[in-house]
Amino acid sequence: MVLPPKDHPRYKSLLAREKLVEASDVVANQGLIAHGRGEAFDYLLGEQTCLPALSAIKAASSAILAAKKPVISVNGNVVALAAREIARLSEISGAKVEINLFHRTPERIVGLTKMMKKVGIDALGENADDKIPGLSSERAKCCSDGIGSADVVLVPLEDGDRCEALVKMGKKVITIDLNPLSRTAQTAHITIVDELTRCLPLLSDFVKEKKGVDSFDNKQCLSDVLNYMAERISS
Ligand code: PTJ
Repeated sequence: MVLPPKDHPRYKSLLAREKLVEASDVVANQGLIAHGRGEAFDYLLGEQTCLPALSAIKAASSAILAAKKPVISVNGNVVALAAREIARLSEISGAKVEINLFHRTPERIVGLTKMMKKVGIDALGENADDKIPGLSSERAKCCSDGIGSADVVLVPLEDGDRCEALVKMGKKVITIDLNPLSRTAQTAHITIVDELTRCLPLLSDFVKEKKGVDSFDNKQCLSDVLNYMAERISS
């Protein structure tokens, strides 16, 4: 990996790009496009966690703390960028980690399983024995002791169809998505509009401290994020 100089003003952003390129055997090519879109929205947020995102993170903490069977669903981008942060959240919350891919290949599943193993997590995903109803493609494949039977699913960088299908299954869906206008953002019960590696440590801290919120309105939260972005643009 070619590390960017630490004093570069865009160090974190360049490092994230390097991580994704470095993991090109397990990150889908389409994942690079998804990342670029995320970067553009992060500019509008000023590359910081805004207050509405913080309230969504607290709501996510409450949901995870109240869950009987929480599961963290990870894809190529999530593992390449945040394997350690996912491992910490899994350890603190007791949530299982399942690899669930849009562009599923056996090679990618094996590679991503190894990457999670390196950070101490035995991820589910290889032996997918269950299906998410309503999805015709490979992305329907899931594990019965993971996503299949979960009551709360955290699905960062999710695709809109699968998010909708999980909601229809009756699961509480938490997503992390820098685009507040995406179908996923609009469909999930709790949408954290923040950068993955920036919000995961905050979420883990809240879960560890058993902190959350009593009530949360996702539509209001998304509207607050859009207003925040609009104010930044107009000022
Ligand atoms: O690994 P696979 O095969 O499961 O494929 C993963 C991708 C990401 C390619 C797939 O899920 C996909 O196509 O996703 P979308 O529909 O492009 O949605 C990804 C969303 O995540 C977009 O709305 C981006 O703005 C957002 N996003 C990208 N990078 C980040 C992000 N949100 C938070 N943090 C990021 N680092």
